[in-house]
Amino acid sequence: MGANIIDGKALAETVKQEAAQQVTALKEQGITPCLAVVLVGEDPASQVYVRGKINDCAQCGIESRSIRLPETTTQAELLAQVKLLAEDPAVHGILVQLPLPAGIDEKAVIDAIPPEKDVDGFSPVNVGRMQIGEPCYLPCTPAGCIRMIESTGVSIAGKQAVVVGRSNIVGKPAAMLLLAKDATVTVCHSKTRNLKELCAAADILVAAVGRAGFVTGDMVKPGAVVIDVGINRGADGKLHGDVDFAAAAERAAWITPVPGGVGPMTRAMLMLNTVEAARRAAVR
Ligand code: NAP
Ligand code: LUD
Repeated sequence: MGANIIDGKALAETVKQEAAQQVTALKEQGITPCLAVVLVGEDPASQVYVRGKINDCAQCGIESRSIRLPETTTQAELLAQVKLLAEDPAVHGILVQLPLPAGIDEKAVIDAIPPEKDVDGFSPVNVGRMQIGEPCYLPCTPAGCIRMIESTGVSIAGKQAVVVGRSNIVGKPAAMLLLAKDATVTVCHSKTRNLKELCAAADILVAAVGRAGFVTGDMVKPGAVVIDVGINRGADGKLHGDVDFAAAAERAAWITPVPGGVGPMTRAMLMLNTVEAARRAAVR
């Protein structure tokens, strides 16, 4: 066990303290940041994450609105709810927890969130702004990954970074942010042929696959920084990352645990985005 652990829970507390300080300053100007979180259906994992977000808001002094809609909600009903929040000047950030029940078009819902309230950073306008390096809301999970890498003191510039996974919410934006930090980035996916070799050459390895233990010890370069985004619930009821933690920790210099890694950081970065949304609303 050579690796240092990147303690996502502890780092998230630091980030939330930062957010709380900014909230205090905004409140002195008469502004109370407010996040609306919409959860459709009863997915147990989503319920846990949303509860965590609401608790984080309270901890930071951010007002929150928790909107729970039944599994049977139609797309039109959800869009109407999002529209209400979009038009409400007291609401600075809107988050619709994904995944949505079958039959609801995620894209249509994301498109209904005004870019200035899109604290998830999922709307096309924010994605585009991120791509060209303009000010925007960075997606919380990838932004949390970057913050975790930076917390190690290992510099990103010039490094070989490999991201496994290319989803719009994790893999792709993580690759984009690493590129913006001057890493040389390779993105792997299900059609990648020499995935093991590519991973084994990575100075920075980000795993966002959704398969427990996908990254084995031999895929970790000695001295690498390993960021495990995966959250997989095993038959044992426990959470497992995408990385074989014990084997990877033998070789890595730094590694994130699951739980207590990227998950809490995702929530903390959301607090920063919400505070930013309130600040920007004030100067508009
Ligand atoms: P996703 O949309 O299912 O994407 C998974 C990606 O992994 C896809 O790009 C897929 O490739 C690739 N992949 C799947 N099997 C592969 C294989 N055998 N070899 C190579 N690549 C493979 O998942 P996601 O939303 O990005 O989430 C990934 C994981 O992160 C999940 O466990 C999720 O629960 C977790 N997550 C955690 C957080 C957090 O805050 N900690 C946030 C979001 C997600 P193709 O594109 O070719 O299909
Ligand atoms: N949808 C997210 N869907 C799923 N883990 C999260 C997440 C906290 N619109 C929207 O919140 O950013 C999002 N925006 N996501 N996710 C995943 C993704 C979304 C995942 C894990 C956690 C948020 C988290 O707190 C804890 C940990 O890893 O230590 C464990 C929590 C547990 O299950 O006990």
